[in-house]
Amino acid sequence: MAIPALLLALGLILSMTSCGKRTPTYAGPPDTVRQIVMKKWEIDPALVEVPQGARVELVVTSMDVEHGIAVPGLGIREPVQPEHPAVIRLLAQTPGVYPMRCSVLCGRGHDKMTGAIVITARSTP
Ligand SMILES: [Cu+2]
Repeated sequence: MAIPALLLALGLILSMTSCGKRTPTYAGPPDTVRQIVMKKWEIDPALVEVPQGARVELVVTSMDVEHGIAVPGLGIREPVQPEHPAVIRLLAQTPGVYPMRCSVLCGRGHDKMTGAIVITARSTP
């Protein structure tokens, strides 16, 4: 029975790609703007640290070919074209380390294009 297996596989793929997470966003101006540069084969800076509660704007640019920024834990997935930065609004809510990576197969070193967004906990008075 190949069809049930196919449907199962399709459902699995759909649930992985549209995992239902949305980027928590905000209105008004950001508290902090972070520049992220994608190039063969790195994300610079690889670690982007933001404080919990901050209204963050990520401005992601590409220095060479088309890349994409994906932070699955924060519901972020945007294409990043040369000459066309991705501007992403993020409300930093839950402290943690959220892995980020390139989401466009851009060549040999694609798998090296990794990093993380780190939301640091607000210190309680
Ligand atoms: Cu890539």
